[in-house]
Amino acid sequence: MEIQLWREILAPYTLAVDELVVKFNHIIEEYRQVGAYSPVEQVTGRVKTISSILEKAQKKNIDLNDIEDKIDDIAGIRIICQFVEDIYKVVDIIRQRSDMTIIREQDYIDNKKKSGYRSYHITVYYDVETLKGTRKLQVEIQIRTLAMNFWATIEHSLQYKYKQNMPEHIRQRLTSAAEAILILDREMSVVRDEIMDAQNSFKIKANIVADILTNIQNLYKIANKQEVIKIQDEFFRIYQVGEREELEKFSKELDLIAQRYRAQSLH
Ligand code: 0O2
Repeated sequence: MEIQLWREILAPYTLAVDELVVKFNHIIEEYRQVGAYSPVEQVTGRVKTISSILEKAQKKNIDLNDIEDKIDDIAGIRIICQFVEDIYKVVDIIRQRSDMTIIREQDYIDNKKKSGYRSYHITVYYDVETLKGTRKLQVEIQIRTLAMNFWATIEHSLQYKYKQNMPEHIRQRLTSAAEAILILDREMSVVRDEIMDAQNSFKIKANIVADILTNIQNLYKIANKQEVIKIQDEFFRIYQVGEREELEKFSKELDLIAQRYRAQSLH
């Protein structure tokens, strides 16, 4: 097939990947805006390379005219979560969306592959708009933890290096590494609540500090400079102590001061 024809075939898949990466990143943003923990940690996407499509077609005996039907991961999205529990939350989010229709789900977490590979795969139909009209494309979404991703990335590189001839001692190492990853994910799940509390508290504190800094910045425009410098010094003192409650109290007081100045500037 001519390279130009491949470009035409793959262009809508690039659009699908770009759109979906934006949409999943927006989910992270929505959680952040309400100060909540996001089950999605990171999102990446890729369109399969021509050589990888050809390799898969050859391996699975797929006619080149059928690749779009029979290769369901030409467009691939990878969603990385911190904890195994988050994976199932993301699955629920995807199930509820109206802009993608689930064709197939493969739970390689409950049923890990012989290689030790763990991940949750969802294949969806996703519509993109092109100059030639709407195209309904298959997209594979892989959902896995940071730890699963670490293992899969290393194993994938080794598979690529050795093709079908991976030395037995490396295969064994990978199998025991997969076991270690399983244990790591389980241990992390046990301390999940603690970790989430710590992360939430960090985010809340960061939001309070951002509010205080915005208020101080605005006060410089309307208030007495000496007073603002005093407020700023007080903020640095409280910030160094590092107590969240103190920062909250200070932020509320600052809100009142800012309101007072705004009211004065209106008169
Ligand atoms: P790439 O380079 O990631 O695009 P199958 O069910 O095995 O007959 P298929 O279509 O390969 O057929 O489906 P599957 O098993 O759901 O695999 C799809 C993708 O999952 C793979 O794409 C990999 O990305 C990932 N994957 C599946 N098994 C493994 C594994 O054992 N190790 C690693 N590291 N990744 C795996 P591709 O096309 O293999 O490659």
